[in-house]
Amino acid sequence: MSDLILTIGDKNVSSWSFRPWFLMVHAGIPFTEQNIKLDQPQTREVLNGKSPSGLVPFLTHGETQIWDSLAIMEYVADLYLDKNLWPEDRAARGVARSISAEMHSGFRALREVWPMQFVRSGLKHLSTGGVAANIERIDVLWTRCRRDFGGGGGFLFGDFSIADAMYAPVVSRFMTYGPLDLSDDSAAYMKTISATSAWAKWEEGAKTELSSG
Ligand SMILES: N[C@@H](CCC(=O)N[C@@H](CS)C(=O)NCC(=O)O)C(=O)O
Repeated sequence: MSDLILTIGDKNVSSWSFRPWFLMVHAGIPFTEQNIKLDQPQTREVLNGKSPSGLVPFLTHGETQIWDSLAIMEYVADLYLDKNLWPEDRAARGVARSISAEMHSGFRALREVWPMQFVRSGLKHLSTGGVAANIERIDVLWTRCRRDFGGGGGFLFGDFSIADAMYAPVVSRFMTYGPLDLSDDSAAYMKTISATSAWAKWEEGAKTELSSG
């Protein structure tokens, strides 16, 4: 059993949980998964009793608890330096951190109007209220990263990095509420992310959770 425990919410809807889970599964970092069912009468009490922030995801490593998806991924990157979870090149790493921070603190309209519904597709949704501008910005970011830094592989910075985990829930939203008119680079990037075995594993887990009520 691994000494890392990642506690997450429902796979169909918990976009913040998806980020570190996707990172750790894709990078082959062993951990024990714990699940807390959201939106239940007892959820608030359970979260307040277990999570430092009262939210998921959080990571438990011995006596240490780390919360917030980006901080968890930074902690894991520190633990597993050999996995190069940020790009090795300094400029690429700086840009990867920039777009990750932009995702973490921004794109509010997209998050609110197009909530993650991992197993759903073909949902029609409004693209007013800032959503269209968010989509346009993400398309520009993905396209630029792929063109400027993506030469060595199919991910934003070539090799897989934390930036990809940050944007994996966006790929899911775009698949659920799309199709969208994105650049060829962005469309290919979405295919790369959604073709990973980690993606398929999360999807299978989401379906199982939904069917078991
Ligand atoms: N900034 C936090 C946000 C975490 C967050 O909002 N988590 C949601 C689930 S996706 C949550 O725990 N909600 C509590 C609830 O539904 O009661 C992070 O990056 O981890």
